[in-house]
Amino acid sequence: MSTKAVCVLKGTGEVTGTVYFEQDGDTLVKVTGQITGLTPGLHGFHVHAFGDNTNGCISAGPHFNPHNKTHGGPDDEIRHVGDLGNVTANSNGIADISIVDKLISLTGPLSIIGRTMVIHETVDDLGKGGNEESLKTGNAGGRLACGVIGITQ
Ligand SMILES: [Cu+2]
Ligand SMILES: [Zn+2]
Repeated sequence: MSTKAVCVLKGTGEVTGTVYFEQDGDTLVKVTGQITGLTPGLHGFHVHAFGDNTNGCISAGPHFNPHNKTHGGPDDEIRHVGDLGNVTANSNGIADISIVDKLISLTGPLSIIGRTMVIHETVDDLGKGGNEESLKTGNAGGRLACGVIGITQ
């Protein structure tokens, strides 16, 4: 059986997007979609812990981290479950997303349903920035847009 989820990203500026998630059984999660209104280049892209946008994207809390690890990149052994790395915006400010992740899930204890997807102002250094903040947030800067991940058909 396949589980599908969707997230509509919105913020206070012009950045918007739609992200789709799909998982067949216990296998990898496919993440696709598009974000527009970005500055060209890399932008940190994470699942944050809470599905709470009451005070904007800041209410989503820190990166989803049920294993209490430090921040990393999606291919690292040591990472937050929510660490999906960066997406790349082209010269028109459009990022086409195509990620396959081995850690996030749409079911069970690592489920990201009801949590928040955030797109950041700047590049995520994937925990290699050499300072304390790098091991928490990847120094990805402000939260441009976000949305709660919900089940879809
Ligand atoms: Cu983030
Ligand atoms: Zn992280």
